[in-house]
Amino acid sequence: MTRPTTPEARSEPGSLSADAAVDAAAAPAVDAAVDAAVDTHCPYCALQCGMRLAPAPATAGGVEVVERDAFPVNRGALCGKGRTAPEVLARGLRLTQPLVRDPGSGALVPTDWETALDRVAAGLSGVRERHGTDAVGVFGGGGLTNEKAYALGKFTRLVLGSSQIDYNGRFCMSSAAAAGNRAFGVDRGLPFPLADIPRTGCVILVGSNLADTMPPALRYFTELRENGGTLIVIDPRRTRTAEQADLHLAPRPGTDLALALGMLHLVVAEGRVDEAFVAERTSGWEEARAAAMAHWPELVERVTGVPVPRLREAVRMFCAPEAAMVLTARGPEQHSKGTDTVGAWINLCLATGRAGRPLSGYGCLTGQGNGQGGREHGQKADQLPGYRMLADQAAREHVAGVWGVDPDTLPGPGRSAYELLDALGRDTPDGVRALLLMASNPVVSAPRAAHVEERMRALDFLAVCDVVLSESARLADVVLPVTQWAEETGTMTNLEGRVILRQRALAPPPGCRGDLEVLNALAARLGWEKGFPTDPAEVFDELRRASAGGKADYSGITYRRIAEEDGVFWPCPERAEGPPHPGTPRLFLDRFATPDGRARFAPVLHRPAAEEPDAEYPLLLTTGRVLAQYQSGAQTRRVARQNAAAPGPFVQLHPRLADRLGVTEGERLAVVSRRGRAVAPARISADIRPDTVFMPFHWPGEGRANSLTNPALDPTSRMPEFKVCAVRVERADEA
Ligand SMILES: Nc1nc2c(c(=O)[nH]1)N[C@H]1C(S)=C(S)[C@@H](COP(=O)(O)OP(=O)(O)OC[C@H]3O[C@@H](n4cnc5c(=O)[nH]c(N)nc54)[C@H](O)[C@@H]3O)O[C@H]1N2
Ligand SMILES: Nc1nc2c(c(=O)[nH]1)N[C@H]1C(S)=C(S)[C@@H](COP(=O)(O)OP(=O)(O)OC[C@H]3O[C@@H](n4cnc5c(=O)[nH]c(N)nc54)[C@H](O)[C@@H]3O)O[C@H]1N2
Ligand code: SF4
Ligand SMILES: [Mo]
Repeated sequence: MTRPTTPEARSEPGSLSADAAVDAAAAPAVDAAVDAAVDTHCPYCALQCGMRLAPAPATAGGVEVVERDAFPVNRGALCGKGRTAPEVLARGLRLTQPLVRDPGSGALVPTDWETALDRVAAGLSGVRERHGTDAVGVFGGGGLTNEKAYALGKFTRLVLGSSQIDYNGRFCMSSAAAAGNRAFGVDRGLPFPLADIPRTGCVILVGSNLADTMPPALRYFTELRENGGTLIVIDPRRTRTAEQADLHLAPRPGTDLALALGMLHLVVAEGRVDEAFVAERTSGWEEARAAAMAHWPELVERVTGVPVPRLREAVRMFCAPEAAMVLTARGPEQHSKGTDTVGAWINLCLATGRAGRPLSGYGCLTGQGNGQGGREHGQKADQLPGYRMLADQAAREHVAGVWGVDPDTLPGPGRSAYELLDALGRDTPDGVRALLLMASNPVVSAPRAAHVEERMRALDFLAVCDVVLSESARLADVVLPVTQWAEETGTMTNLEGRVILRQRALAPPPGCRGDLEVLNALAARLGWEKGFPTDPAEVFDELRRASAGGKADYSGITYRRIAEEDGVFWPCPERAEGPPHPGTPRLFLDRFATPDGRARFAPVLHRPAAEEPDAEYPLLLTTGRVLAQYQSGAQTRRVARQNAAAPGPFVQLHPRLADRLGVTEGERLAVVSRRGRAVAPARISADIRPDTVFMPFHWPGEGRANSLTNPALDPTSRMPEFKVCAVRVERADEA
């Protein structure tokens, strides 16, 4: 097969008959809507807002969103993305026929499922025969249900026999996960329900813009303040979230580690350490204390730009009440020192006794719909289901027992997401020559994206399962059109560790198949007739057994219980007799999940970002999100209302910087880093530090923020440095 590798032949919309295929399938609305309203959940972020879908045959999506007041997480509230989600169900927007690359024209053309699946099976097994099992890779996503994530990991290790699997969650909360595991012995986003937030005394929100990224959750923080509690927001930008705060600290991007250490220094200096808690429930304090003492407030001010009096004020606010929390999101985590940075925030909680007690603790706001469950059941490079580790012999034996295979046949841990993408198409013994991509769009969302795109083009074979023709799907040899959230049943685990059930509300278009059906059909073609059921309930049952006894134990959770109880919090082991285990909304109240039950301090020191500004690249770039668009935009850019609200990329910069550059509002700017260049209009705003520019990452093409970002990796979590790199900014038309 000829595989054109030029951008023109492979990715230009005009050159693809795929678009025609999509259009041809555009026609009458969904055929088989169910006739009653169904309780389900939003397809997007980790809040997993409850919603009710009612049949609406006159709409393009076939269903409409109605409120579901009773679900406790969002209490009826939804953001615009959730409300408009049914539009992505409409034909015309989405794929409804498999596509294969035509050897003659190089275009993607419609085909039937049997041909497409045969091609994928042949593509994957051909590479395996030529180059070995580890030459075949799999890249998954945190938007996949637990059942799918589980099946994908099993498929990779058993059917492909490959160690080369990882997923986009590595780009998301992996630093917080690593730090949580190190300190507490387990990693669950929040160790308490969101409902605890209004009842604590103070919350420090580090690098979360949840007013835009989880709008219904803002209510918990408003209630906190109404109840007399205080909110501190730490963000280099004055965001809509920061506007709600009693205190907003705006450090230089990449300096949260110094900031947290400076606060701990003051805690010690001011005699605010909870010595009894430290003695009874922690280990490693002396080293952590010594490390913090090296971070004088004046030094911290120089590094972070946060004045010492503000630092003192933050310490006072955090220490004054009985209980307090620190919550981090991507701001401090997406750095080459993200794990240590989160470790420093956890140290602050431990030293002040604000962990392992009611209404206190450290938590991470996970991001994707199943960002939490997606990292528990085996699509991460080093993991087996139930948050077991692939390198642990007992874990291998347990899971191999459930799968009915010899543990020695299971491969070892593979590479992390960026390292896997960087190895694609490499003509070396450890190169990955074929890839199955399920539920991610790295062409837009990966760091150093132009390079990643080039690596994807260099593959011998690329298969993509997606609901739309994403920028990454456009590079594929075979595109498999899959069914979506409202068309299938499955569980997701939200940021609280609450396992929820998404229920099927309508039938998919006839041309689409579920991801589980795809894995089943591929497994059968590759010699595994059994072991890959297509019924999600059957997969969940197996997942329960595989997770039993693991850290993330789901064995006591059933679809029925989830529906009856508004979700069930893991761990929830199955009990042989007596009343069922109630689930675990709150972790660590008696002991931490470490072998000795004590939380471990991390002896961390501040270090600079992988790339600091210099004469050639004098500014800092940070990246993130806007309210109306979701992630790589593959879904929300197709929804008219979301697009109208956020039609394209921009460069946010301070008026002083704009003056210095001679730039006016809306003028096209070129942002240049050592990796590449991106062009977008200027958005001048006093809500950002003058030494920093911000770009959202939702768009491909010339405004792609990830053309600029630095793939420098955290040594523990392997998280890339999305949140800081050195750039210069110039007027695009001059450049
Ligand atoms: N609208 C919308 N909502 C989403 C998503 C989306 O794409 N769009 N995605 C979902 C997903 S997967 C995720 S992970 C979450 C992410 O949710 P958030 O973490 O809230 O989102 P971001 O915008 O990436 O980053 C948050 C803030 O970090 C700040 N920041 C940048 N650099 C630094 C730094 O060095 N230190 C500190 N303290 N702050 C810094 C940015 O200015 C930004 O305001 O959102 C989820 N919800
Ligand atoms: N510069 C910069 N880059 C970033 C970040 C940042 O802050 N700054 N944040 C990072 C973070 S936190 C994240 S989470 C990543 C996310 O980035 P991506 O991994 O690209 O996430 P999505 O855009 O959600 O891609 C999901 C794809 O899967 C498809 N899809 C949805 N549901 C299903 C399904 O059930 N099955 C299948 N097969 N496909 C499905 C969607 O249509 C879409 O094409 O981006 C990262 N990239
Ligand atoms: S906040 Fe998240 S889960 Fe809730 S409606 Fe918006 S995107 Fe969906
Ligand atoms: Mo994320």
